[in-house]
Amino acid sequence: MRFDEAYSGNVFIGSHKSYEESKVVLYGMPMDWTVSYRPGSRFGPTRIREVSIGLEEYSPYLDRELEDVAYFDAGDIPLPFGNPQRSIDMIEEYVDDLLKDDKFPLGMGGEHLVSWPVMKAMAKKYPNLAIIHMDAHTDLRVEYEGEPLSHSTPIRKIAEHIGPENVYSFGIRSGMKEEFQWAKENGMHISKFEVLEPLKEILPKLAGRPVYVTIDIDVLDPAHAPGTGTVDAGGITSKELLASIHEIAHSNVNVVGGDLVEVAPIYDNSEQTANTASKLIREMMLGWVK
Ligand SMILES: [Mn+2]
Repeated sequence: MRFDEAYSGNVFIGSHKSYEESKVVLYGMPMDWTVSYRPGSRFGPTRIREVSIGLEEYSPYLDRELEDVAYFDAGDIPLPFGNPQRSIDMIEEYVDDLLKDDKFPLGMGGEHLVSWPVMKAMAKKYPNLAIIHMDAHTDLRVEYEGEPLSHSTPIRKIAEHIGPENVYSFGIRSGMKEEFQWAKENGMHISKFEVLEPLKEILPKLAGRPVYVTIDIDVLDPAHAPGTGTVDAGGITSKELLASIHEIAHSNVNVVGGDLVEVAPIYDNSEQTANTASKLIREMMLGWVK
């Protein structure tokens, strides 16, 4: 896989450095072939980049600017439409290559299933990996309508892969009774409804450990992020999500990668979801990469 090919689309604001000089590689995974409800997240990465032009490069929260982080927007992985297995294999190989080059992978979805091959690749490089997962949904299903490759299954897959005790979910307010039961019986942490306060309790327990953070934009209330496939009322505010990203930034965990998924621009009438997502990406990058 080559990362230095000329990419002709828009890039995220402030991406001026080459692949070689960069620590962070921002990349898109434009896949929405397995969603259970409304499709459209394949267009998320492109729109997040386009609206990022409206951002400041400086973060008053972190007193850092994008120029302080060596990063490269590599564009989107050219995933094959309608073929989840091949898409997953391509994503895993792509992230394997990034990690071989000692990069910090920062991914943009796409549906949440794209996080499964990323987390799998991360676990190969970091055997002691823990996952922080923010979402409205448990994503702990074994299958959906008989299909194990579904955007409702990635957290179950990584939990079975690295051990449920290494996976921490926050903001969860939707899922089957069986999913919550499975988590409870298998020692997996789920914080229902809230993110910031429970995160403050968990982070000290993860001190020093490599952590991958996967954020589904639908952890936000639909009032803050209507532009997503599976909206669910009762979510957190964008202010709380930003504070949670900063809480992780100021903790002693070793963040080794992250992603933001499920932004679907066609439901995003005033574009607040894409605009919010681009700010979240900026703060993830400025906060988590030292
Ligand atoms: Mn979700």
